[in-house]
Amino acid sequence: MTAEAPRGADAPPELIQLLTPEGERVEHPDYDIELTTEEVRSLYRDLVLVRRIDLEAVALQRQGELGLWASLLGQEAAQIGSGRALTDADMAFPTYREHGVAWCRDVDPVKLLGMFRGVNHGGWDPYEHNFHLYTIVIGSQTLHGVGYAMGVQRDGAEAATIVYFGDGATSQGDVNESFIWASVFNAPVVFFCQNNQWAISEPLEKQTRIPLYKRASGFGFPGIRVDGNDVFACLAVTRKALADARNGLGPTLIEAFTYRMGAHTTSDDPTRYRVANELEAWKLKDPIERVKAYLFKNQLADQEFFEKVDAEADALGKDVRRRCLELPDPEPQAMFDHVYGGPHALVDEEREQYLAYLASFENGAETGAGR
Ligand SMILES: Cc1ncc(C[n+]2csc(CCOP(=O)(O)OP(=O)(O)O)c2C)c(N)n1
Ligand SMILES: [Mg+2]
Repeated sequence: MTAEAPRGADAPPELIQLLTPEGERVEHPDYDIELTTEEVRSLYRDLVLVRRIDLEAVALQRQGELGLWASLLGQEAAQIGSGRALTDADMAFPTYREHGVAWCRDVDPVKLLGMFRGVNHGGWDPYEHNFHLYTIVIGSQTLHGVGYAMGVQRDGAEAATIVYFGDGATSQGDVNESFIWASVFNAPVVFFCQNNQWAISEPLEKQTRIPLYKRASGFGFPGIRVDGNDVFACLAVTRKALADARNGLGPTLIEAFTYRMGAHTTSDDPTRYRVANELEAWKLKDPIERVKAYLFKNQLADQEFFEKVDAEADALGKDVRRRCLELPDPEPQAMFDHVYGGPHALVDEEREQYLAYLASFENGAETGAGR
């Protein structure tokens, strides 16, 4: 810390880590976890498969098949670790980047792609997967999640809710209000903040003068910082926070310290605002490489296993691509369907105008009705 550092910001924040970037296991008195070889292999497979889905989606967007895509590159461990900590009864509220959590909730990746292709409005039933629809309005899902958790609490059910959001979202009023409600009502909710260091082009320094996890204490609940590129640590820390929520101990803020290795979305060019060596430094902390190194070093998996996972990833990529391209285009007027819960005069008028405009092309004369 420099002499200009804000008061109180000089203590180095503790980062829960169970697996180093080199693939060495680290013990932790509070957050240790016993994983079988099968479980570690399975986590590795999840990480590789979701990265492959993401890569395919970026390629599809570049080829004009998706309108947009928000890549999860670099955040696989944060999402798989926390996602695999959930039980079936738990409920998750994602942002627009939680493709890894969607994978853990058994949401077909093609349904995610359908939304970014503009052919569905989310495409999955939130109750079927206990995975809410993607939320683009930054931070608003934290209020939805806390409200849901308070409902679960009033039902007397033993389930936890997890809400995902980013470092930039912590500056939103909604997020801070949701912290207050969760705290005051002791809601069974886990706030899972993926601090990927950037909010589009805004660096973390523009959001906070103290480590984000420390904000929780001001609201009256525990905050913890975990190595977001360590899938073991993310799993262990989230499991504990979810158990606390289910056991009536109230909310926890988890700050998963990670890095957005790709662009904010496919519409963004990060070379305009960040230096290349920052990315190079984070590549050394890659969430997949460290699990691979751990499996390899400890002879828990051989070359054949890694090749099999890669082949499965390639097959999955191809399958996702094929089914994405086969998604039927909706009828143009379908965009007016769910604007309101019931009929609405203005929407009806706009639909009529639009249909007349489309019909004008068939008649060979432009009526101008759509202008
Ligand atoms: C209320 C609101 N304001 C602004 C935006 C535009 N916007 C989209 S993503 C984003 C940055 C979010 O950053 P962060 O919370 O760190 O999440 P990340 O994208 O890094 O995962 C902004 C400002 C929005 N979608 N909603
Ligand atoms: Mg961010």
